Amino acid sequence: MENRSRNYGGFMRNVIDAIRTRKICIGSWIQINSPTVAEIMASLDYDWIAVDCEHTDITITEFSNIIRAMHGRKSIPFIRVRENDELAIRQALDMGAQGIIVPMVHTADQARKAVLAAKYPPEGIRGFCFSRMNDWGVNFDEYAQKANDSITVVVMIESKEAVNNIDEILEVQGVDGVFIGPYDMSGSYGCVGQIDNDLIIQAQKKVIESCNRYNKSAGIHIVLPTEQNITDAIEKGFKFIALGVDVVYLRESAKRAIEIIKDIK
Ligand code: 3PY
Ligand code: MG
Repeated sequence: MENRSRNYGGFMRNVIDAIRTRKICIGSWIQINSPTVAEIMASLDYDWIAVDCEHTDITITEFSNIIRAMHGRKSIPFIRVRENDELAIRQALDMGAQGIIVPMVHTADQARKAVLAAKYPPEGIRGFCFSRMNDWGVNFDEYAQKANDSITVVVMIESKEAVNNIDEILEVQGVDGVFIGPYDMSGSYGCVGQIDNDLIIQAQKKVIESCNRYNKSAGIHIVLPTEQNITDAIEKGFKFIALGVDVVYLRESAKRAIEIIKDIK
């Protein structure tokens, strides 16, 4: 996909439209607190890259610099906000996130809270101001007009409660898609770390079936990607898929090199 934006507020519609029309849309995940890593990750062919501010030490200031490093490269910047919090979402969007992934959404009310925080009035309660996304005021009007329709809101389904409430969550206007966190889900179902446990597979199936009925994208994070689990996810009907995490990619390739040497010595 050709994704370059004209300015910070120049939304890269093809990714947003892909999510809304349930086309396959592949991203990846950043946990390393480094603009250099972000430059590398965003220069590959991932449609989107999420910066994880929930399970890392990446602050909003550091996120801001990571986003600067991604600007003009191939992938659009998403953020997994640290929590479902009005200010966390507002700052993430003002600093340059084109999509938010909101963790731990278990109910329709919590999904509504996330959408409200992400939308300008009258649809929501996001505050207006000069920010990077409107080029510090230069494109204020244009950005204010386009933002509500152009920012992707994805909520994470990572508990038994959320799976039970999936239909109500998908009914919330402004939720563009849902994204399964398999590890938290395994914790919630009492089979910690067993992401292939039948309980988790059945829960995922329920989420996909509901997404099919509500015409919304079902997503999943494949934390340890293999040819087999990527193929399986696509066959099951997942559309919005995150492949891997920078920390895993780094460890795996560093490990592979040292293992080659061990074999030669
Ligand atoms: C989970 O597996 O719970 C996640 O949040 C992965 O991103
Ligand atoms: Mg999680």
